[in-house]
Amino acid sequence: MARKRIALIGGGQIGGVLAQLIAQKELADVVLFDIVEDFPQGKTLDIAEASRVDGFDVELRGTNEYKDIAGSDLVIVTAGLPRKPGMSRDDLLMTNAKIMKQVAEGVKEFAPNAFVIIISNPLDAMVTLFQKVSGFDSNKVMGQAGVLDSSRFSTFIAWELGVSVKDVNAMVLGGHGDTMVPLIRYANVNGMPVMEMLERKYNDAAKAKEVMDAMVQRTKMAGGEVVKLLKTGSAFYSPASSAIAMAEAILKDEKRVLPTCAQLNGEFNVDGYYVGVPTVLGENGIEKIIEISLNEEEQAAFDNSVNAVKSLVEDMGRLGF
Ligand code: A3D
Repeated sequence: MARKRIALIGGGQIGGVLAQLIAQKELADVVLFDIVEDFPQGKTLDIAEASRVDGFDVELRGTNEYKDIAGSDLVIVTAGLPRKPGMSRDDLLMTNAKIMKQVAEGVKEFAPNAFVIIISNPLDAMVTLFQKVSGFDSNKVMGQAGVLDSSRFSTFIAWELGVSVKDVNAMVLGGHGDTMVPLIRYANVNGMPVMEMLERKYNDAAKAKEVMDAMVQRTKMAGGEVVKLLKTGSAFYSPASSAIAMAEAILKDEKRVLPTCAQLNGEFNVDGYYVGVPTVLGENGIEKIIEISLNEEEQAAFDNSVNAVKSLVEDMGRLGF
């Protein structure tokens, strides 16, 4: 069977880790594209030179030309500026929209059959723009945010309860911004509700709620927490790992249930917008959007997040994109 090929558009911090993870997992051959001359060639050469030590047989190629992404099964886009301390993701709108438009045109021309996972921020708007410019089917164009936001939430829960993170299932829905919606009611440890475990731990419902609220708040601000510490850019290891989980689900037809920034066409009462929701990812990309029931409070938080996405997309329209 021919090896799969993944094109990475953007060879910066996340792009580099993506290339290394793909190689180490022997998931696919890699084409790393960046506009900076020699830079993607240098990164892929560096990673390839670890192939004997890590023991992987994949081709890694750096390029500054879109034609080299031809034949890619999947494209992961990180092109664009990351945040600096004090910036919100939305501050990146104008600059990254210009870049995303070019990227969509390049991918449309040279890899028209690829699945596409966008990581560039502001995420929900960038996925919307890519899909609009490329005209690709919406099951093939998606954004990575929910896998990371959910992993962050799960990590905080595992630390708080002193249990393995492997046993924690917690999901974050909505837009990838401060309005994101960590779902408390559905969070569980091997099926046991996290809230119940917190109440037992503290023997005090009010204290349990306070602890959960703090974890929810930290999850919403987790990207900014890393930006503040790094000072020179934003998180890159965890976003790369998260996109790889999605890429593997698609290329290996795993039917994984992952929160994905997906285009909604009536689901969750949203029409025509990209927002984070539970999906099934497999060989056809987004194979299913899973509609779960939300209580009044969850629905209000979700609607608030959808409204934030809508207003960002409208801003983008006013800027001419
Ligand atoms: P960075 O290390 O700056 O890499 C971005 C790369 O894009 C650089 O190498 C640039 O040269 C390249 N680039 C710029 N313009 C173009 C273009 N027109 N075509 C192709 N490449 C171009 O950033 P990073 O890797 O840390 O982050 C990349 C993006 O991901 C940023 O927009 C971040 O805000 C975003 N991000 C998203 C998440 C999510 O979970 C959604 C998390 C962390 C970062």
